[in-house]
Amino acid sequence: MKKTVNSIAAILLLISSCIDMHAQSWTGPKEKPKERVDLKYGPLNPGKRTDADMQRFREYGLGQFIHWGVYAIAGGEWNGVKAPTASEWIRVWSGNTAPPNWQQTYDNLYKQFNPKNFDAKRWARQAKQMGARYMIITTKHHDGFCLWPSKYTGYTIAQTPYKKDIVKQLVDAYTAEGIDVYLYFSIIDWNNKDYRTSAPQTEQEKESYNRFLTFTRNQLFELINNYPKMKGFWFDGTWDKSWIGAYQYTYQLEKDLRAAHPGLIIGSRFRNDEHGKRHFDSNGDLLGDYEQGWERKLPAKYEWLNGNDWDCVMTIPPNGWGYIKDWSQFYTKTSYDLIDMLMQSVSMGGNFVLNFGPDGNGQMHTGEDKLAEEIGDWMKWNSEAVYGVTHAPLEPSPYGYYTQKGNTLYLTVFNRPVNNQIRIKIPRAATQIPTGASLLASKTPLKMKFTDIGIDLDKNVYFDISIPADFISKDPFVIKVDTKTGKINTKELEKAHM
Ligand code: JFZ
Repeated sequence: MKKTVNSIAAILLLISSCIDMHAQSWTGPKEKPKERVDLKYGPLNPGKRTDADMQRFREYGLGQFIHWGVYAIAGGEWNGVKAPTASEWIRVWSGNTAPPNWQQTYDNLYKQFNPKNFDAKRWARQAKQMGARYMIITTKHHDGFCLWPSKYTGYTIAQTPYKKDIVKQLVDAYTAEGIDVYLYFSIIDWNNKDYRTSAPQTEQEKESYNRFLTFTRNQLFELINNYPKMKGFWFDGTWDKSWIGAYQYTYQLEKDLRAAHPGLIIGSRFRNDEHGKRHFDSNGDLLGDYEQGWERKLPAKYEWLNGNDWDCVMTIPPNGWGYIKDWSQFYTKTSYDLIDMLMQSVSMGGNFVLNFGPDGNGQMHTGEDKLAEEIGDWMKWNSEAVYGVTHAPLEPSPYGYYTQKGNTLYLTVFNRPVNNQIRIKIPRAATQIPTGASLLASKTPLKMKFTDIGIDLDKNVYFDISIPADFISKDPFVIKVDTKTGKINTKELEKAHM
C-alpha cells in the first residue's frame, strides 16, 4: 500500500513539476510589462554585474556539468530492464516495469557506493583538455544524497563504503587546473521528511517546512564554508509551491549567502518574487546574475536574451543527466552537434555547458571520453573564437556563427559555400571596417575583396573572402577577420588591396 501511494505521489510530483516548469516559459521572446509594480522581493543586484568574478563568468565560453550520485550505480536500468525515467530520476520508477520494492532498493544503494576508479585529478585533466573553463558538480540531487559529508543528514558519502569527501576532491583538483567550480544544489530533497511540494497550511506543516528551510540554509552555508574556492551555486528544484511561498526566507538567504561569499554567482533559478514570478520578476527583470533557463534548448534569436548573461546546459543523450549504461537505444549528439551548439551559445553571449554522467566506479562513459577528446582537439586550434568573446552586432551569417573580441571578428564556418566565397554583410553605417582575413588555425592569409553588389536601396556592403579550393577541412573552421574603427568609404574600399 505504502509503495503504491509513494509511486502515485512520485508520478504526481513529476507531472506537477513539469506543468509548473512549462506553465511559465521564461525562455523565448519576452516583453516587459507596461507598468512597473513596486516589489520588495525583486532582484538583489538590479542591472548587470560589472565585477571581476562576473566578468570571468562571461568569458568562460565552455563548461562541464557532472551529474553524479547513487543513481550512477543503476545507469538507467535494473536487472536489464530499462527505466522510463531520466537516469538521475530513477528513484521514482513505478508501474509494472518497476522492480519490486524499487524505492527501498534505491534508498539502500548508497551502501554499495564505492567508486574505486574515481580520480578527481583525472577528471580535471580531461575537462582541461576539452577546454572547459568551469565545472558544475551535483553536490545533492533530488534524492537527497550528498556527495559531501554534511553534518545535517546521515544520507551522505560519509555513510558509504567509499567514505571520502568527493566535493572536496573535485573542488581542489579542478581549481588546481584553473577550472572554476560551481555547486549544483537541489532544493527538492526526497530524503528529508520535512520536505514537501505543496504550500504548508496547518501550524504543524509550517513548523515542519520551517525546519526544512533551516536545514537547506545550513547545508548551503556548510558548502560555502567547507569549499571556499567555489565560485557559485547552480540551483535546481525551486518550482514547488512550498518554496515559492517562502520568498521572504529565500530573499534573506540569498542576501546572506552573497554577504558570506563575496563575488558569489547565482543563476535565475533560485527564488521568486512575492507574486510567485520565477527567473524574471513581475517587472520582467532578471532574478539572479544570469538566465538559467536554457536547459537542453537554445535561443533562436539573440534579441530574446535582452542582453542578459546566460548559460545553456546540454546532455549528450536526448535526455538523462546521470549515467546511462546503454547508449545504443537513442541518438547521442556528435562533437559536430556540440561544437555547433557551443558556437551558437557564445555567438549570443552565453556559455555552453556539456553534461557528463560518470558511472558507479568513477569512470566517464566511453562515449563521453571520445567526445571530450574530439571537442578538445577542436578547441586546441579554435578556442580563440570561444573564450572571452562577445556577440557581434551583425545579421546572423548563413555560413556559421560570428563572435568578436575587440577589433577581431571571428566566423566559425559550418556551411562552406560551393563557390568558396564567404560573403560578410556589413551595414553601410557600421563603425568597424574589415581590413584583412586569415584562417585562425593555420594563420593562412585569405584574399578579401570589397563588393558593392548594387542592390537598389541596399543598406549593406559586402566583403568577399576566398577560401582556397585546396583547403580541405572535415571540421568546422574559423575565419579571423581584422577590423579597424572607421566609416565605410566605398570609393576607397573598391581600390583597396586587402
Ligand atoms: C532538472 C532536474 O530535474 C534534472 O534531473 C537535471 O538535474 C536538470 C539539470 O535539472 O530538470 C529540469 C529543470 C528545469 C527545466 C527542465 C528540466 N526547465 O526549466 O525546463
